Amino acid sequence: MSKRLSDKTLAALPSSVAVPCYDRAAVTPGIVHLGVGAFHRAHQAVYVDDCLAAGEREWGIVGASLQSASTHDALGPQDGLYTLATRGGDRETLRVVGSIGSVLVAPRSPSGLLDVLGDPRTRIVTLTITEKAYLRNAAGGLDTGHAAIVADIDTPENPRTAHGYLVEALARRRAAGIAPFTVLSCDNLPANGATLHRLLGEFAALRDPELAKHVAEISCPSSMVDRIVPATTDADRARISLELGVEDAWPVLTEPFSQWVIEDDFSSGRPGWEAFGVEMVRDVGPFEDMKLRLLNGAHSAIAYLGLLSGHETVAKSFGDPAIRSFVKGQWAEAAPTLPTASGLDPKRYVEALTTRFDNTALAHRTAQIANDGSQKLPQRIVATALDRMNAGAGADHLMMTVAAWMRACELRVSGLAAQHFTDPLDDALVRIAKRNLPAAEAVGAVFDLAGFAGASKWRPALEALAADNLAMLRTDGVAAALSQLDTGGQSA
Ligand code: CS2
Repeated sequence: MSKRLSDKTLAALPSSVAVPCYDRAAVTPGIVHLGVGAFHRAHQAVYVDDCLAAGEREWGIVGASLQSASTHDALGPQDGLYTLATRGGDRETLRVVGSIGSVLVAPRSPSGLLDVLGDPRTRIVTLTITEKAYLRNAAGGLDTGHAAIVADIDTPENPRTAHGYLVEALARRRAAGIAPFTVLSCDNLPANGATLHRLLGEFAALRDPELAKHVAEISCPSSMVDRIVPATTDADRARISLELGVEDAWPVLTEPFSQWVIEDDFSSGRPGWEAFGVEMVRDVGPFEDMKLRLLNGAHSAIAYLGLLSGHETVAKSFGDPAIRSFVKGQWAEAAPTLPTASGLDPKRYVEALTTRFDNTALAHRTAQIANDGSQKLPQRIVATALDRMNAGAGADHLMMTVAAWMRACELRVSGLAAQHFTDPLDDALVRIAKRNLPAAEAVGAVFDLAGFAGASKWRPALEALAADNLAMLRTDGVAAALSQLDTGGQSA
């Protein structure tokens, strides 16, 4: 297929495919998004597309990749257009999204991205850069010794981290008398806005105390984002291109469900997102906790136990009765740790999750979710376990998920293919795995490395639970290990 999806070919698409019904040329850029991957394109860019279709003009998106050029190379020849395929049951609906006007590759032209960030029309900067790119130390502050942070302090005009770009752009805007943009984190971290604000403040303080004061005053609302977005496969590309009649080099796939909850604190305006289902709230905390602990925590359990059992997708892993029953047990441990005053309903939430995880139309790979466990488990699993211990309750299931992560890391060295998943701490994780330590020592070494449970008094107890579970996984395998867990909590 030689023709590409583009502004020129839009009119020729079949009528079953929804297309932007607004004049894209009249849209001006108002949002810069750092980390323009599949998640952003299946979530935030769609809400913005809705606003543009409703007549807003000032909120076009400039996407930026901080590392790879792949999104730019796919979307550049397509005028930023791509297809969103929503799959549920036996239905797939296609929609071409038009909100991304251009895509920049930061390492190719740091000054190009700094120029766009400094443009007075840029009033919001959003981020999906993944947990590891926040560059936090074990105490949650900025990892000031990280080579990229050191380099960005040394040469502010040539940044490589999100911190470097944002702070340099804020400094330039301040010098030019341009109001700061609002910074909106859309990553799966608790209090993601406050966390990023703190990190940016610490970064700015390394440069100049006055700049740090300025950064302290910008708006950094927290938000909770939710939509399941499996990585696109070549088969998806081929199927969707055939349906379109023109080639789309990088369509994105997702589920019917979508949720975005945002703290309404935007210093320089924002799109009217609430008209399209976005919940604008004062405090996003309870929504974030519920999502991280119930959805993402279960996802990690399904991913590691699934990988260990040879299940390639979430639907297959969750369809395994032993794993399904385990996940229910983990939910029963996590649900009581959630705030009760918020009006949210964990019971209904897990019912909806059950349907979402059972969606066989999405081949959401367990290996995809397994990436970066050291960065994900603290807020998905360990924080929940610490709350359980403080309440005098058990955390056996939660520590089984930690043990399953460790076992999957160990098996990458021998059994599982090394490329199954990766982690920023891989060098050290592989070294530990190669030492073939007894379970208790291996758990101690990994807790030290990843900073799990920090200086908490509960750390020895959690390590003991994880070590028992790891020993069972090592000797008996998943099915036997799960069958030995106390399932009493499931009815809780
Ligand atoms: C997943 C998330 O890969 C992962 O770690 O748990 O990306 C998950 O699919 C999203 O947070 C759903 O909103």
